[in-house]
Amino acid sequence: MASTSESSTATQLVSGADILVQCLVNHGVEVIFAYPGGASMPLHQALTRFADRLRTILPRHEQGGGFAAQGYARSTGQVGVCMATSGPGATNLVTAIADAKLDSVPIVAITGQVGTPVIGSDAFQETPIVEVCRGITKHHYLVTDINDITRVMREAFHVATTGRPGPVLVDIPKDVQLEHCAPNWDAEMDLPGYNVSQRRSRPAQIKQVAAAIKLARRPVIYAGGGIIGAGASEELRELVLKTGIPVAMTVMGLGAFPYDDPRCLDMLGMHGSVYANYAINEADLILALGVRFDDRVTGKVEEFAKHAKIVHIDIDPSEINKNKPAHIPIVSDVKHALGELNKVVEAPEDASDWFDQCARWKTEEPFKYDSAFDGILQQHAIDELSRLTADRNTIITVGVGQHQMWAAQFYRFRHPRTLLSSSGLGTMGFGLPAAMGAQAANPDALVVDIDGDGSFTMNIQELATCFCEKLPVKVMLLNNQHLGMVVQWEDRFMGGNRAHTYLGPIEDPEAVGAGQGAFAAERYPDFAAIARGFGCGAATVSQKSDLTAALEEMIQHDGPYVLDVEVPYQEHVLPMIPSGGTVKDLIKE
Ligand SMILES: Cc1ncc(C[n+]2csc(CCOP(=O)(O)OP(=O)(O)O)c2C)c(N)n1
Ligand SMILES: [Mg+2]
Repeated sequence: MASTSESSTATQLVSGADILVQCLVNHGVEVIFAYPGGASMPLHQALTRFADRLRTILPRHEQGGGFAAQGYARSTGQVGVCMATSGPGATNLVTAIADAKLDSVPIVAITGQVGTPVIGSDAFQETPIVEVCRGITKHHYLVTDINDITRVMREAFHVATTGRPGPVLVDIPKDVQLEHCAPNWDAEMDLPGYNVSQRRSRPAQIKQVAAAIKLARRPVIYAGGGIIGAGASEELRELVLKTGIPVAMTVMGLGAFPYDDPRCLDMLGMHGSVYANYAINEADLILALGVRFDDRVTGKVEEFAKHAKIVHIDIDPSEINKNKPAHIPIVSDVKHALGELNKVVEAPEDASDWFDQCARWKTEEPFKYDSAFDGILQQHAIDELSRLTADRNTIITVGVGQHQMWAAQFYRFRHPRTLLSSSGLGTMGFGLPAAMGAQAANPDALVVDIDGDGSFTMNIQELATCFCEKLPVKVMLLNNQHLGMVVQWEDRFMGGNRAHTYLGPIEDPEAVGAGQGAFAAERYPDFAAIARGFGCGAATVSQKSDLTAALEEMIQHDGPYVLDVEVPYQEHVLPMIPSGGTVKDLIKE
């Protein structure tokens, strides 16, 4: 008798690791990027028991797993989930967590921790990861009681996705993973003070905005990642349809409004279009929607949109008046606010001259490059990729550097969530793992990482994940053999003195800026050979006349593929407003 009742009790008991994984399944998670180790092995054992419902992808570096979770989240709007062991596994996630915080990406990062009895003793592979991540997470937990797991997981998903999205860290000691309890699957959340559902514009505020629009003579919309995060692209399009107001976007906002609409002013800011920056500079009304007046957008912030009344709509109250005072501040879900505004808004009464002026600027000073260049320019390669992929469901990821800015300038984005860029943190190495995560979430999409050689090298190991997990990501590598963006700043502001920005052997003349011609003489490393070593398809292209066929081969390839594109290193991203400058400092040549 005794043994029967014991075993029936035992069947109701579930391990902490199984509870956590069941919580993931209950929250609809279909993919997790997880790299195992001593302190997370019970979690991985549990993952094998849920393999039919939850796909576990093994990245080759935890940072890759963190960025893959971001690629998943950025491309879908769903929570991305990654997992690592304690100590070095956990610290390898830190950059991806910080990155998600700055770009407001909803991810849940789970880390194994050493057992509770030894926490604080410098145990093997112990880092106080909650302390490390305190300033770079939206919220964080160290779970010391198995009975807390269901509540903590519910809160983690709620906090990551509501209000301004962001990363949540759940650190779970090994003994808590191994313990058993009878879980309360309906545990209630306990988040006093977190009341984001009340963040909605009031009718009086909306009336004020509508009145400001009606009276404006030179209105401009400044749209950011908040529009995409809130799923408010349709509302933005409707607002423009009703008012005719032109739209400038941040890097995070690209895709929120289609490039081919005549009202689209493309990107603003440091490497934004001449016309977007002119328009902002002369505007008398700025509708700042889901943006944070980042310094890469504003330059000298006191001079930014100096003549304009500013309407700032953002879900995060701490963004309002942070960098730039708003005349009409509205803390709201931007989708809600625009939906309400669209019900009452009318076109400005006297702005037709201004709309014509914006259109003229746009035709007079487009993004441009030397189309006669004898070789493949980065801008041309992106332009061509954009043309060849225009009719497909395509997601673009980027590294950080010149190639990233050219992708923002020359790839033609029509839909939200089609450009995934590490924007706020600017993390090199983002492109390939983000593409991997986007591909896992969007198996039918063409996912192309437009990368730089420096950035690509930082997470190149993820080619193995792409191959082994059958994620057919394409890499268009704009290989200038240099840390191009730093080279550009050396050229512009430091007399061209090369300071560790050449990526080949140190005896090469380029290492000290003594190279001849537009291209580095030596090609190093052999990226195509490396890619083949990982099992990927690969080719190198250097002749302009071969580019289209090479891109087509890449796109058609059945599996992951690296196209190493030989590009010059002396090309600069223009236009450029130097850091802390104003539109008066705009460099066009
Ligand atoms: C992790 C990290 N380290 C350093 C930097 C500073 N940084 C910004 S752009 C850049 C050069 C990037 O080179 P590459 O990826 O080859 O792109 P390119 O500018 O040549 O197109 C560097 C070093 C960074 N953004 N991220
Ligand atoms: Mg480079």
